[in-house]
Amino acid sequence: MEALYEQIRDRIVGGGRITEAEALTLFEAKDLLEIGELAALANEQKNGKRVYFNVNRHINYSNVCVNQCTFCAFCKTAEEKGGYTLALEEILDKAKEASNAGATEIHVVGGLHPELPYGFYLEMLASIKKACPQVHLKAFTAVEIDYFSKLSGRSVEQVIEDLKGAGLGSMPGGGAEIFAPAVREKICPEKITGARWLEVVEKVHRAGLKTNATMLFGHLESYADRVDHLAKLRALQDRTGGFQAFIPLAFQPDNTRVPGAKGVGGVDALKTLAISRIFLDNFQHIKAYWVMLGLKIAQVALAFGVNDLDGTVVEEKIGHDAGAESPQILAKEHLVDMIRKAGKIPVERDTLYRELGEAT
Ligand code: V47
Repeated sequence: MEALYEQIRDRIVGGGRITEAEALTLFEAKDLLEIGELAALANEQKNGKRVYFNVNRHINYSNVCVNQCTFCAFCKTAEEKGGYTLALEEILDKAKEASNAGATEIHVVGGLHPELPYGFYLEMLASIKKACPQVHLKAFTAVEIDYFSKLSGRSVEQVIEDLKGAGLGSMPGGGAEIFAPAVREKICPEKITGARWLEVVEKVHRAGLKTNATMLFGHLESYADRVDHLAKLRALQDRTGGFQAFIPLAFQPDNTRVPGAKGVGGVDALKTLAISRIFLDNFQHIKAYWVMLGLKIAQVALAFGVNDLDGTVVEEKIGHDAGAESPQILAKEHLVDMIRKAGKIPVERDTLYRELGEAT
């Protein structure tokens, strides 16, 4: 293994990339600290000691969804107790409250609602943009774009243009889950395939919008499935350059229907973040989503190749419905303190990674 670590170190310093086989060997290795050191080196070369965070707010307009993914504790059928759909006024109140509190981004996602018309989504974006013109709208995923296309009879390209016209600024990275078809069949059989997710995201990039990418890990997938997922993202990024950040999402098992899944330990979480940093040489940012990782692992991740902490969030439902023990909101000061105590420089950013200033 020592020889492999040396080779990977040389590759990182020389600007080369590691192979899928090498990434798999790293997943199977037990040397967490060696892997972490390599990831820290890769990150330091790209981002120095700067760690980004943003002031944002999540708005989940509805949890009613025609897909019933077994990993998801958030989704409800139309008939089920606990289903909700926010009125436009409620959505706008949340957006205005966030904007007044200094949010630069509103992150809007929801279930695939069986009844809301296509016009609702355009009106929602346009109304938020009108009420909060300075705020960046990061909304929907490839899964919703595909659904809107079917709902409206318009092409994916037309839907993207409609959403851009209504104020869409970029897209989050959700819905990717794990691309491997055999696992996808078990955890989200009704969802679009991994290939379709990649195809839609490519169209979004070609239309000039940036997106993120995620990977849901710690359920039924193998290490080889994780490497396959990373390799497909790296290949798409080579073609478009449209991804900003990669966000591994640690699976939360409570209230879900994934048989035998136990959730993710600290070692696996850190190793996955670190290998992602090493493998995805064409991604500038690796983001720790503290909601799913917990605050302590998210902070330690800053020594394992991570250079971005999301965010103030404010009202998180998807992870918390599945048993996440993290808080639902973090004050900006708390994020700054976490970053500083990890020996890094906290830098507030906007959604497109323009620096808004080093935190004081
Ligand atoms: O696609 C659902 C995941 C995603 C569970 O791009 C779960 O900036 C863990 O994509 N345990 C939505 N994860 C969240 C998401 C996201 C979050 C923060 C930032 C960004 C970004 C994107 O949440 C879903 C799914 O992969 N998810 N259920 C669960 N039980």
